[in-house]
Amino acid sequence: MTRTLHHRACHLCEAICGLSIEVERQADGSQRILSIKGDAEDPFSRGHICPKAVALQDIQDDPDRLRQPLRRHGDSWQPIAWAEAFELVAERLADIQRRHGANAVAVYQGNPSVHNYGLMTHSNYFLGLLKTRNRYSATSVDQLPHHLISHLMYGHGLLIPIPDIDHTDFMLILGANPLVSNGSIMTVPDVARRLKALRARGGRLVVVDPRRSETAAVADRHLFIRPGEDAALLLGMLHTLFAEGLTRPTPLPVSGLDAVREAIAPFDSEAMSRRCGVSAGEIRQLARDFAAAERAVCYGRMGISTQPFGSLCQWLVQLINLVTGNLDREGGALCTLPAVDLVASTSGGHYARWRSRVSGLPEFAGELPVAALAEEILTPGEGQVRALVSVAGNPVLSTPNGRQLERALAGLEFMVSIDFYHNETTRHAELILPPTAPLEHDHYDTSFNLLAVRNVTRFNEALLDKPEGALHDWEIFVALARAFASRTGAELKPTLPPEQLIDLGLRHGPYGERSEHRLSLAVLREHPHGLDLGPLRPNLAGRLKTPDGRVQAAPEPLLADLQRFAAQPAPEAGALLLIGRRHPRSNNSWMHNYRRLVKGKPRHQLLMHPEDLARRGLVDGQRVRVRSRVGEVEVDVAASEEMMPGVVSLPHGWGHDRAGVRLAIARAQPGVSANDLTDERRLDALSGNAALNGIPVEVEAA
Ligand SMILES: Nc1nc2c(c(=O)[nH]1)N[C@H]1C(S)=C(S)[C@@H](COP(=O)(O)OP(=O)(O)OC[C@H]3O[C@@H](n4cnc5c(=O)[nH]c(N)nc54)[C@H](O)[C@@H]3O)O[C@H]1N2
Ligand SMILES: Nc1nc2c(c(=O)[nH]1)N[C@H]1C(S)=C(S)[C@@H](COP(=O)(O)OP(=O)(O)OC[C@H]3O[C@@H](n4cnc5c(=O)[nH]c(N)nc54)[C@H](O)[C@@H]3O)O[C@H]1N2
Ligand code: SF4
Ligand SMILES: [Mo]
Repeated sequence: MTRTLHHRACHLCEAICGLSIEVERQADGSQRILSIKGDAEDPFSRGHICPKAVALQDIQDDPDRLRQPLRRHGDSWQPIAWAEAFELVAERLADIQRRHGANAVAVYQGNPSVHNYGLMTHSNYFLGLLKTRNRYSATSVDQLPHHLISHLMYGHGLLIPIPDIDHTDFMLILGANPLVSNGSIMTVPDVARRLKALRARGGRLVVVDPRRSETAAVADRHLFIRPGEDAALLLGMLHTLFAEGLTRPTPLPVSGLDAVREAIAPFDSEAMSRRCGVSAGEIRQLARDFAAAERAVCYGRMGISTQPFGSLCQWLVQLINLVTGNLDREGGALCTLPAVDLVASTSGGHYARWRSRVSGLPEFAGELPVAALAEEILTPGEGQVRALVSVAGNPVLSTPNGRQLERALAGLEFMVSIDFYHNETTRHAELILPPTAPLEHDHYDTSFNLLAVRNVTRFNEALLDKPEGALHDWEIFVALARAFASRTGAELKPTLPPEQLIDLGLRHGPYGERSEHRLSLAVLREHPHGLDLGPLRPNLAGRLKTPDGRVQAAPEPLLADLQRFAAQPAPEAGALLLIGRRHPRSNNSWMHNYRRLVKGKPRHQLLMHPEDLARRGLVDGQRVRVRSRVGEVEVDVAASEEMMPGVVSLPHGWGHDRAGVRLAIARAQPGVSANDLTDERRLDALSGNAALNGIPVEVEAA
């Protein structure tokens, strides 16, 4: 028996915390995890850990996790050999494309696609061969507006300024709850400590959220806002900054500022107050406080991205930072300079080069909004989707009107899922191809080093043996590509394993062979706790990828969207609006099968303000029926003073008791899917991102 201590990052969420994991090897060669702790020597996360990391052991041991490919015959599932499975996928997809055209095969890539580097480097090796325009991903139920705005303003969808949380004096957060989410589009392990430090140095934190969230609860100031109306608050602030002469010059090259000033002239704080419910005085004061701070940053996430004006909101966030001189400035918003630099090595993306067949929604960077997936399957005609490849995703629980998508999936000619769970989505597949578990493969974070609040880098070795006969995600994609290419005659370029691609990226990156750091894979391997490459520094001017090399302050599509915003009727008084929430022991829809994470106080309830309960004659703890345009659910209601009156909250990712789901523990948990209520027609029209927040609902006794 030998015991070894390993260091690697957790890649379950965006915080990429360093872990120290003790593993014991038995005489028979098998391995057992003895403990999982925070890695105090990780220069970035400094020992921080959350309960999900400990559950890595539960993922490893979960009897419901699939370890070999399965094929469905009616309702029964049988093991199938890998080679046979690959041939079957290639045959069915090639046949469907031959009969119905390339677009008849759709692809959906879920959130872990950016948390597992083998999927980053190799999924397109196969999926690209399909040459389909029906590409979808979790991006369009999440951060699509960030990419679109960065593309339009800075010339690259990944050139996203990150809040310099460690050096700011004033942080304005809208629609994000980093104390629970551990940060998003702001990789920030140990955010609680960093927010404490902000306050300790005399800085201020203001949170705008229709719920007094965990983050709002520790802020200096919390403002309730009517869901979906953040653009009004931001416009009112921007208007005040201009009207009161509170803007500051920026050394950045900028085009279009005059057009911005002119375009926002009608949106004064009084008018905007009527839309968002925040008083005009508050809006003006917020603008003044923001401008008065030496260094300030405005940051908004899920709550303001997944609403009908998500892109407008993200544009206004950029503008507030820009006109106050806080864009590309220490203590403001800064772009990273990661060791593997995807901004330098990839093209900036494209927008609206084609549109979805049924609703005419725009593509972005080759993907269509996932809200359109079900209708593309259900609507007959030329170009109808007949087959789906789903990768690391659970769209039945995570995309709007999940029940409709469920019906659509049941009618497909063929579906294959690359996933290690038999869940609400994958159960509709004919084949499930399960990759290795997180600790069985190595990992390098190309996504979240790019979004981190410091420049950091680390290579994460696999710490458990790859089981005999198992395949990594990237190996599954290489095998699928080979099977498909040999059947269709498609050309297949040679490829390298992910670690070799990362080695090349490191060597040619900003800290590579031509720099003093001389980073390579070999160097990172000598530093298992990771390396700190320093704080973020102003670099945007040199990284802009716009055609004229200037920041585009007034992109045409946004100016046009302002008109859409102005024409939108004021929100109806009295309607209940549904928003979402997350819990520290959850991870979207897929980590509910571990006792350690689901135990404890129930957290599935609909939260509602006591006044709203009383008005409906309801009481705390009662069973209620919640109804939206698309569906209804029955759930327990809990009285909560955290909620803004008129707003109710339900977490997403639950509702595992659907027929056929093979998740023994998750199935037994109470809770429903919020996306049985969200509406696939409520979108940010500009990007096509789903408006998952602010859904009008009715609530009555069940
Ligand atoms: N109403 C509402 N809906 C939401 C949200 C919300 O706030 N409110 N949030 C949205 C957001 S931000 C997101 S990102 C999406 C997430 O939406 P999805 O990505 O569709 O769903 P997940 O729950 O992340 O499911 C991940 C799937 O990947 C599998 N998996 C995990 N690791 C791996 C791996 O390494 N390889 C492979 N091949 N499979 C793996 C899991 O078994 C699971 O089936 O949900 C969105 N939906
Ligand atoms: N524990 C845990 N951590 C996670 C995840 C998880 O499922 N569980 N998921 C991960 C993923 S994929 C992502 S993308 C990130 C998301 O990270 P965050 O965006 O930080 O997390 P959310 O909890 O979605 O926070 C959204 C906040 O917006 C508020 N909100 C809703 N509607 C509105 C609105 O109209 N206006 C305003 N101003 N606020 C509104 C909600 O009340 C909520 O507090 O979290 C990641 N981390
Ligand atoms: S916050 Fe938790 S889930 Fe996220 S990386 Fe850190 S330990 Fe993993
Ligand atoms: Mo997400």
